[in-house]
Amino acid sequence: MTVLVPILGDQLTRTIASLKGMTKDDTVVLMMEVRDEATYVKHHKAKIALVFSAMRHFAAELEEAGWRVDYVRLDDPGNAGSFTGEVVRAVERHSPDRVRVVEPGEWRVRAAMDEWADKLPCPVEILPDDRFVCSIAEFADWADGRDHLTMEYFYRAMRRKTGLLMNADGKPAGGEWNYDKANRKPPKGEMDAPDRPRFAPDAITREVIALVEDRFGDHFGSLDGFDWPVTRAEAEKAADAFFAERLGKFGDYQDAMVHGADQLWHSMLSTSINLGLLDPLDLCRRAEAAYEAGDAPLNSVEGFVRQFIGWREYVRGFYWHEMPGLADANALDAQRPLPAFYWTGETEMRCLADCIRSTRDNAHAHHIQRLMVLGNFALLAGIDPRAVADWFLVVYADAYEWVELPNVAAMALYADGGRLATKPYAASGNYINKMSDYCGGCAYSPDTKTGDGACPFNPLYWHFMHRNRPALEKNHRIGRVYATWDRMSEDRRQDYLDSAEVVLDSLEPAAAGWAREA
Ligand code: FAD
Ligand code: DLZ
Ligand code: SF4
Repeated sequence: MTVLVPILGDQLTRTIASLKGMTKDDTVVLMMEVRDEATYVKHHKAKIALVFSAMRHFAAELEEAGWRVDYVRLDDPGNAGSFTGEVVRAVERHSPDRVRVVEPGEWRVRAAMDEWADKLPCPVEILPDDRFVCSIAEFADWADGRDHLTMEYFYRAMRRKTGLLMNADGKPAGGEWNYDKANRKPPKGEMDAPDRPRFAPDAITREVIALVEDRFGDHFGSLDGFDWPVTRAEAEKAADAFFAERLGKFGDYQDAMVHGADQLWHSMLSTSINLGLLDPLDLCRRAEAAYEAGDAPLNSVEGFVRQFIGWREYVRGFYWHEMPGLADANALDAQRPLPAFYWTGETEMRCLADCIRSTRDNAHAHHIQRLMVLGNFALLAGIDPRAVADWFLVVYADAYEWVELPNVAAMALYADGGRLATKPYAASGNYINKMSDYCGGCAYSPDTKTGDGACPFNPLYWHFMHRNRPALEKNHRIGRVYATWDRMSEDRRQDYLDSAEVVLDSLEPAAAGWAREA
């Protein structure tokens, strides 16, 4: 009896469901570096290096633990270049009695996997990914029949299910479910967060970096200074440092932005979590223990737990519930091409330039940079959601479509018409000025509303509200915005619209070929 167990690049978990109950004698683990996965969008070079290096380290650990691993390298002769092609070849090599695999994270891979049974001479067993608290089926049960899939109610259900931060009487710790309002301290003074541990590339990573430079040298981003954790041991060190040094202020400064400070009090753990090197529920329990021991305040711990059993679980369920339509959703009919500066970083808008620099150098930007700078600009300027989603999928080392697409299309761009967010996350320069130190050194002023020197977010905000009035006006959460607009003089309104048109006309579209092979 032989069972072939393919393990995908973001399934690097020793307790992955496909290995549970298997014996080492009967199992062949298959791991495959394939061109299709590196090029279906032209991922940031650091993301490809991260995935390949983590895969190679994980395979070595499995072998050390006695598992038989058939590892296909990108440059191996005969590499078919796709998951399906490589599984077909592996079945020819090993003649297994069955193939046993965990469901993938992405829709397009699931569609391919669903065809394996027809293409292979043996049965294929596709198992649920039990690394999530909420299964795809459970989310569908929760969501079906609801008009709005409000994250807060899902989150409360997950708090009850896991017991995280719950008192014995069934009430939330501290009396409130959500301390979001205590997660918005502006960055004033004391912004000297201790740097995270950095992991110098070992021989395996160096070999992978050379491979990526050679094969994917035209992809976006830099590999200089690559220092992401690539093993579980390294990821745990990174987590230990976060809990010891940064969890305490994580809550206060969750929404703060500081020029040149790419980490602040964020955990920087998403790359490791999404690869499967760290268990998010375990991280939540560690945060809870820190609160119970009096080592971290509730606004930090609840904020941290909310990101996982709230947002992360929620967007994953939302993705599977709303696909495949979500990939083409465009409720606001946004058609403008992506501006070139998203790739080049060449813009005088200091906030955008800094977020794009961090993205290019680290394959990372923190949440509020992604949402309120990069996403907000695309929303206000009416950029085509497909182009924006491609960009986000390319540029971040933690990007997989199941987590990227709901965040981009639904949260940042309102392309789902408000299934996820109760109102668009649209903001003028005021918000960015309040939550960052960007504006001080900018060529534009957040206090100038229109004309020369005006922060482009200001007129674009009103242009967005004005042109989308038919879609947004009925939303009671933004009624006041239209009341303010209507109180302005006709000339003032026209000034805003004219200034916005000047900004929009100045946006040079990106050349083709950055995100997908031309
Ligand atoms: P922290 O701030 O330390 O947060 C802790 C953890 O919470 C993260 O590691 C992550 O696992 C989880 N988390 C936080 N917010 C979210 C969220 N909105 N959705 C899902 N998980 C969340 N996250 C990705 O993992 N991959 C993506 O491709 C991705 N794309 C995004 C695109 C946009 C437009 C936005 C607004 C957010 C996106 N996020 C994505 C969520 C979030 O920005 C990143 O998870 C976070 O910046 C990762 O850095 P960190 O580990 O330091 O996070
Ligand atoms: C992101 C990625 C890349 C770049 N390369 C590979 C690969 O060669 N082999 C592999 O198994 N996985 C890779 N991945 C991760 C996959 O894209 C991911 O497993 C699927 O998208 C499902 O989420
Ligand atoms: Fe960004 Fe406007 Fe501030 Fe410049 S003034 S940094 S463009 S928000």
